[in-house]
Amino acid sequence: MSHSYVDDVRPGSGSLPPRARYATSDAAALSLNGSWRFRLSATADAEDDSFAAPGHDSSGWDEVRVPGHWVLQGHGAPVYTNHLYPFPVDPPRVPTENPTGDHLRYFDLPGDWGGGDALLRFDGVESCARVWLNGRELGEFKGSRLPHEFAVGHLLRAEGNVLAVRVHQWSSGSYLEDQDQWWLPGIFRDVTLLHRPAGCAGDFFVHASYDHHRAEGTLRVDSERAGRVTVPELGIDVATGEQVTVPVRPWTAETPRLYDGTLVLPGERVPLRIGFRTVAVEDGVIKVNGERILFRGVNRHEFHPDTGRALDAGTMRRDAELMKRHNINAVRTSHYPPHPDFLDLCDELGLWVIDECDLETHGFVEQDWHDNPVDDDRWTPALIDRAARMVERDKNHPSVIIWSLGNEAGTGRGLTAMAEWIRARDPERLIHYEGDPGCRDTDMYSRMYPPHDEVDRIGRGLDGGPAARRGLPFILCEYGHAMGNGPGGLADYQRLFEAHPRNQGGFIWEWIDHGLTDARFGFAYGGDFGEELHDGNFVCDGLLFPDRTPSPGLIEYKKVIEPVRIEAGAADGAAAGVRITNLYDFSDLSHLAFEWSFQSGGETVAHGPLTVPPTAAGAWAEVRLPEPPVSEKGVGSVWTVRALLAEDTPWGRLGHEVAWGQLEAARPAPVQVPGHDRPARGQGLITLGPASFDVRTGELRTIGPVAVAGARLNVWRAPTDNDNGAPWQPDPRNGPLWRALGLHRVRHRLDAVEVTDDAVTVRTRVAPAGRDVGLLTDYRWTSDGVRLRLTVSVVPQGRWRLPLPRLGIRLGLPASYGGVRWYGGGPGEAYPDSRSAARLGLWHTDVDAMQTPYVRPQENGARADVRWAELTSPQAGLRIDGDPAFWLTARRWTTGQLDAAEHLTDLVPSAETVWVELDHLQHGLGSQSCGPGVLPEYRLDARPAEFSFVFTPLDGA
Ligand code: IPT
Repeated sequence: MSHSYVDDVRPGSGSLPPRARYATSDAAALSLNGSWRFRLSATADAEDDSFAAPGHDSSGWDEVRVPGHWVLQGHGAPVYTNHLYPFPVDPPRVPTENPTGDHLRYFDLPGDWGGGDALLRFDGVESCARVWLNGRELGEFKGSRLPHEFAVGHLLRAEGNVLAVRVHQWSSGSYLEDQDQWWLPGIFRDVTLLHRPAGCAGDFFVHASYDHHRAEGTLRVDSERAGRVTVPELGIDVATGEQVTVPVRPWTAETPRLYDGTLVLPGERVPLRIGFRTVAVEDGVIKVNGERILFRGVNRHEFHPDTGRALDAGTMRRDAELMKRHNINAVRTSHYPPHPDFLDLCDELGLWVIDECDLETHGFVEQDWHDNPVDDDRWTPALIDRAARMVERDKNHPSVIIWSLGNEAGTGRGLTAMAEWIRARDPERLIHYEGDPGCRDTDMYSRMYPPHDEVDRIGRGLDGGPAARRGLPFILCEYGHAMGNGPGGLADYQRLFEAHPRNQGGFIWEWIDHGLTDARFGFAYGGDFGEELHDGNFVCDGLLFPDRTPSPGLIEYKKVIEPVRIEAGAADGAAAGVRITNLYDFSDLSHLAFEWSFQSGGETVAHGPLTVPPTAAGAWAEVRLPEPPVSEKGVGSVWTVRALLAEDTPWGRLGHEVAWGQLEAARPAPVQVPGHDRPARGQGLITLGPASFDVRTGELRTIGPVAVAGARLNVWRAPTDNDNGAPWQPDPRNGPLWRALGLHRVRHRLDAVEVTDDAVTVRTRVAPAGRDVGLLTDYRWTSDGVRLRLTVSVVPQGRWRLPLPRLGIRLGLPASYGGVRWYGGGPGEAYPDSRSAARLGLWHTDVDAMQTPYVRPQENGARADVRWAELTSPQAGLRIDGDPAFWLTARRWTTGQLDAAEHLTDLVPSAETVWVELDHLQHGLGSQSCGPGVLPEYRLDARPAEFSFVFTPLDGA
């Protein structure tokens, strides 16, 4: 059969051996990106290969953009599965239904092209391509996110060249590419024609190490073709293969010092960007240039909501800059080598990289790993081909310090063969693979989603395990599953990374939600394209929303991993002190400018620079704050100290905030409501101070001019993805259990409306049908004539085996009450185990802006530690003081509507009501959508509770 290569385990034929990739040189290059002719067929052999012949009439064909995926350009549809193969598992065979895209590109050579050789390079094609130039077949290849080059000089013509590429969605390679992502066929990375003049570069390997004892770098460039290496700034001009040692500044992710050099060959000059650094495992920890490093990392899939895995240069730069601005210092390129330009950005801006091979066979878990290609010698050449294409392509990037064999591929001889190949070729970097608990092939112990207590045990060396593993450093290649609202518990992990040298940090899963732009749904996820098998919104689990807006999870992570900790220090008489701890691995603090400010009632009344000594990495300094300014009493006051970039950097401007800390100097005075006013019964209503109540039900009707609806206890939240949990997690999955218990449909039994001399007390029992658990809930209302105080007491009855989602009251205000101002934690969302980034201040916004647009709607938008809040309409307002502080949430739909929505487009704002939730307590978030649940300290158990709010109507004046 002409298409037998499709399900042949071999990686391909006809392409050249892999070599170093570089972005530019003085040799000519012609981009073949752009609009290509395109024809889709349903099977691999529906059409013969006559289309590849020059002169074939393609006038009736469609067009697609290259780089791109045809399924995102109106031909077929994307499919999302996590680990399931969307075809029968019968390796290496693939289905007859195998969408196949024939692509044609016509091109002329530029006038100055010159003679001699040329290469045709494909940077990424999913999943299998067969290539012809001017009717001559060049070969075929697999390995979607890896480069393939063909020698084509002898086939080129000055004009009218015809490049034909047949791309099959499914191939034997698909068995090796079972990553948790959309299946997106197409020529999705660049296609380039490279002129290869006589004497041009072949492969070359830049070895640039750093000796931290002597502050010297040693450079040697091994090159297939002999030439010279120059680095003018260092006075280096040596032959290839010759070693030279000179004083240098080292490359680190914090100080990405690159030296420009040139590889000078008889026929080509290749620019080099050299970073001197040495990575090693020493004393059981990963060290770079002699220092232990701590990964503050993310897993990055390549994703754009419109173009899938075809990323433009601006998007890649935006990713790297956003990482740097959020204090991230490391990327695991999950789960394949990225577009090569991204690694240039990592070199330039400073990010440690775990470069991961394009390998995952996770779907074999369904058959107990039987037939797993990584344990079947027939596949080993394909595995080694993948390892070699990654290492050869990326070996000259200083940012790459670790090679990863792949992800979730079980265990087997093929992985060992890859590791052995890599070690022989590049002994100067470390090897990672998570799926190898015995650490037979790896230089570090790596885990995904271990719970905190286990991370603590590992850090203490109490985890036992095989001998080979015990002395190794430990990283979390994935943790903090950022699906929907969450993750919670990051600060608790960070403490464990800082406490134990062996714990060298981790990589959040993951960087960005893979929601695809969609007219029907806003952003689409698995199942939205009618897939036969799919894994729903598990594809939306990033710190960025699909449009690259940072989610609250990223804001939290930035705060948790900040490289400078600012906290209360020793006071000196009346003057407060701050302790400033340098958590960088290399840098002192001289690149930062510190400033203090003092807020009274949320307004900054004084500020100034704060002199902080340079303070070496790992050290701390105590700094005294000035005398506190004279300020208004009773409104609350706070010191804020911020660490800002002192100069522009390539990723952040002067003044960019790197870290901050606060010391609360005085809490606002609690509002007193001396409770003199007497309730009065009138026509159908009870009045008390500014409020009126239904005489029969005791329900609150008005506060001053504000009509209030449905004020009552609320314990329900629209379960988050982390509440819902993943089936494989051992912790109980609260989302489904809450629903089974009926917390979304509790009833409120009225037991009494008591009107006494100074209070209206409404006694109720709140409980779901079918169960004997309940919450005895009393609402006690008092007033001083101006303000209205509510004290809620809750006493659980029966055996509550589950935590409560939340505990508070909710009430409805007229839709015009859309303005929000509060004194408390902000500006963004926070939950009990994800509240590090909430800073105390006076915040203004509106109800619409308080919503966090999780791609699958769920509980969101709470503001933490709110001392008081005002909901305002253009004419009037309602102030709410909490005693104690509360969680504030406001939205234009009910919790039931939020819960029922599957996409953001399902949420329709009410024209009548703003629903306000005033919560005494919230249950934590955890990370159970793929990790551990909520830690005990953030669990909201049903216990007796009492909490108060004071409501004050505000007139519009
Ligand atoms: C882990 C995968 O490595 C990653 O690709 C992604 O699927 C993540 O989980 C969940 O979003 S595998 C998991 C079963 C531990």
